[in-house]
Amino acid sequence: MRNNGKVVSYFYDPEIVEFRYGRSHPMKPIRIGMTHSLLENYGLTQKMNIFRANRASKEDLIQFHDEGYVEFLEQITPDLEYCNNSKLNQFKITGDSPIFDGMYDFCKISAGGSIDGAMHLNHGQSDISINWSGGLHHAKSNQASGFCYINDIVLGIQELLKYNNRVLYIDIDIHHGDGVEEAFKTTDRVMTCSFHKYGNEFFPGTGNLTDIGELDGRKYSVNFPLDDGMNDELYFEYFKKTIDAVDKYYQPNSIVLQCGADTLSRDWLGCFDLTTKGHGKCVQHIRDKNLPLLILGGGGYTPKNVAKCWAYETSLLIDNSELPEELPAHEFSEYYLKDETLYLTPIGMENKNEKIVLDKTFEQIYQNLKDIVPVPSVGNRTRPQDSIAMDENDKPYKFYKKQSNKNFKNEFYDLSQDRNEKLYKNKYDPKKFSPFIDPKEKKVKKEKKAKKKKKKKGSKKNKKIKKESQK
Ligand code: V1D
Ligand code: CA
Repeated sequence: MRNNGKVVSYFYDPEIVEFRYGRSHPMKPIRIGMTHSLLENYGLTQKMNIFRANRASKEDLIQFHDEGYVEFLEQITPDLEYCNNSKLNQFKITGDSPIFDGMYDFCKISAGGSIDGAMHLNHGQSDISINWSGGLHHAKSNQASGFCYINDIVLGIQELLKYNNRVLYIDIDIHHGDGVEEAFKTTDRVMTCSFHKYGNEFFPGTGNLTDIGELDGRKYSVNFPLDDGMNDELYFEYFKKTIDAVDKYYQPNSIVLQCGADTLSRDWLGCFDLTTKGHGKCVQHIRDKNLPLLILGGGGYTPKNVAKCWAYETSLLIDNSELPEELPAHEFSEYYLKDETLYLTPIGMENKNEKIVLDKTFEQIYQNLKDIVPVPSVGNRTRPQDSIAMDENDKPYKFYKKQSNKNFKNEFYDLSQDRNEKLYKNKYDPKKFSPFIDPKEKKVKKEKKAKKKKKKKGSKKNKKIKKESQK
């Protein structure tokens, strides 16, 4: 589907809404389902190619993560918690990042969407790929951190690097994108650029202006630390200046944008005062760079505002169009107030960011950018294999089967309702839902077919020989 010259691939797995970190945990996967429902009811799903992504395989995950860590994620369940204390501490699966039912499936869905999204860009199947279930920027190669277990962003960037010399990663979550920065801090093939609240021990505590990368990656990490109360006007001014300078000096071939919505006003964990329009303006600015673009989710802890923001941004990404203010009637309507509209207003909190400080920060970033080698070259190399086999039969697939939300009613208001009765009854069936066939299955099928053909050919040949000898 082409809208204003852009083809958009959107990755969504309806099972994502079934996962619960815990009843009092701020991360609510249901916000992805709420976003999806707004997209459907605003008519936006008609304007994109929709995919249920392949779940990432263990093989995919260990392209970045340690095998021992992935194996532990694969086998740990809440009932095994008490006999695995030392491993849980080693892998930091505690507190912020607890074990929950289906955690490994959740990770595979999130990572699969980002890898498939990157592959669509690599193969020219889309101009923009969207995975609102991704953007889990804190996960390290061998540790969970800040609600993130598997770093789908690093996996997506690694996939992009198979076809792109220089990938630009931009992070507008209120938290520092530490896991992605750390993964690529020694290479010039990825430039990471994070805007975030910094100071007063705000999580994760990294991302100072002076953190610029190391070795070959020195000056290829950009950090823009900010203070409380950031508003639309100032945020966009410095976002634009910084991104335009990065674009000018780095000249990326493709961009990954983490759209954490915890920078919005009234976020449970955030302290900025951005509106959906202000947040969206940054997304629009990146869209206008006209480069292959992977759009990912991230933080965002007031679910209805996250859904509004990401639905609005999906519309901007599709064809730059504004959506009607009035929310359409949809399955989550009751979570919104009666007269609530799509666009947020700022609360007008005190903006602690002084222009003089922001100017100094920008000046320092600009000086560093001016120093970088303009276009890092890549020597001759063999292109690594794609993660998941694709062929020309891989077509967009409309999987729609309306999901009932009755099990998630009042998810974030009713704290007495825990999530342990997970709906695993509707087991995932890739053949039923995915436009992609499992690559291993594909290979086995191909081999079987080839064997059969060979056998047939062999027996035909034998028959011919037999006949000829009988003559
Ligand atoms: F408020 C909570 C209630 C329950 C469980 C956790 C929290 C919570 C709030 N803020 N946890 C945090 C942050 N953790 C700390 C820890 C205290 N320790 C000493 C550290 O301040 C973690 C915030 C994670 C933010 C995640 C993210 O928004 O960046 C994100 N992006 O993509 C996915 C997640
Ligand atoms: Ca950030």
